[in-house]
Amino acid sequence: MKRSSLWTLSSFFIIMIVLLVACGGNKEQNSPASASAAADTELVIQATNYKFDQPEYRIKAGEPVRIVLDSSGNHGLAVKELGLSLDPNTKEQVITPEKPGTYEFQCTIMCGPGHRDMKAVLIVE
Ligand SMILES: [Cu+2]
Repeated sequence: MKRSSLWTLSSFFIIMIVLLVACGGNKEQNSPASASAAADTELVIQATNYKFDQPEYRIKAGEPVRIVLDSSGNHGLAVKELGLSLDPNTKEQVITPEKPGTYEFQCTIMCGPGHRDMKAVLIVE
């Protein structure tokens, strides 16, 4: 008798864990950093050896924007405060910047002799 109720309890916990894991997966899909999230605007940042195509880029606070890294060569960029991280494997990401400000970024991949000069600014208005 006792043994069987223990089994029932164990099964219950296993089902709960499975449900929790499934819900966690859904949550991740809806996160604003997801590449599949919807955004009306798009910002393309071109990277070549050894510069970004513009010294500064402007986006709007509170609006989802798809950031696309168009890189010829092995370059990346990241803005930690905005949860933005792009490289040749992750070429686009939708972010919704909440806080206006000026965010400096630089190439995140050791790409060659001009790597240190690969800097630009992302301005959230
Ligand atoms: Cu670099």
